Amino acid sequence: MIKLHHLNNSRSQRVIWALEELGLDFEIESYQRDPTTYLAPEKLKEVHPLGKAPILEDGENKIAESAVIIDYLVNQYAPNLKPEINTEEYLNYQYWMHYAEGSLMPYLVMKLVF
Ligand SMILES: N[C@@H](CCC(=O)N[C@@H](CS)C(=O)NCC(=O)O)C(=O)O
Repeated sequence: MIKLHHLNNSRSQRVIWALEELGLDFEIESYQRDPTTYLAPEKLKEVHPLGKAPILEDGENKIAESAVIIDYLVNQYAPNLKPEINTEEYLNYQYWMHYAEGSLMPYLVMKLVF
């Protein structure tokens, strides 16, 4: 079973979006930001030394960095969605992958209650 370590009001929302779109079964382990510092709780460092969300666990694999997680999910569960490298489609794929992580992200982050 895939497990997503999710922090409230964070870019791990994007990973939930991807997991839902791919129709994968997953569970969420939810963490809350410190209301004063807005930092992740220390216990997230026990999952991965980066101590930031999202972190995805899938079997033996423990993956940090949201773009790496999305790429992993596509490679593992929907390789047909990934265009051939060095094609115009691949450039578009990369563009939308990083647009969602970068320019679009401030608009995606929303208050969630998990
Ligand atoms: N480049 C990383 C950034 C990870 C990151 O900074 N996550 C933020 C949430 S959007 C976080 O965990 N902040 C809490 C903290 O820094 O303590 C990614 O895309 O996953």
